[in-house]
Amino acid sequence: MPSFDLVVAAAARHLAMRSSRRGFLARWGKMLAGAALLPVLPIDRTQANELQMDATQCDYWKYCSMDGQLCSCCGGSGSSCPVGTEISKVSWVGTCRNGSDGKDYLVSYTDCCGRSSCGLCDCHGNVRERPGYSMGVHNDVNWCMANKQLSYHCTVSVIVGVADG
Ligand code: ABN
Repeated sequence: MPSFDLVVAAAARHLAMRSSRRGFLARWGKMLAGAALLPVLPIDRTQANELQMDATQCDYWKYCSMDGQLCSCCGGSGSSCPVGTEISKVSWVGTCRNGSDGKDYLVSYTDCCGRSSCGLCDCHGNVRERPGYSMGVHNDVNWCMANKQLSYHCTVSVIVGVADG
């Protein structure tokens, strides 16, 4: 039975016969060049940035025209009303810039109604907000007044499209 040393020596000889030093160096060269280039390759990080955003923080870019309490802090989510509340029949809109891709997005905000004010995560972005004469961009009012259940609980927001230009 061949000793371990003999087996390893035979394997090394076999490997040496089948591979050249030049080929080995070329392969290593390619690998090193590839590894050095990796950090400079363009990578789309917008999805990752979006996932890192905290829907319970007022500085989330899509809350730029928010006025009210985030439903994501009140038992709902950024875009759905908490159980026991209903969505208002009226919304307002804002145009918010997403810092990760530099684009402006149209965001729609809607109050959730039917329970007393949630009292948490009160956010006032108010970017491009206008008084009641421009109802579609007026946020400083209880839009639950359009519903049967008048009491305001919190506000949800949905990105509805990317702005032109
Ligand atoms: N649209 C949010 C809101 C609700 C009640 C009072 C002021 C603002």
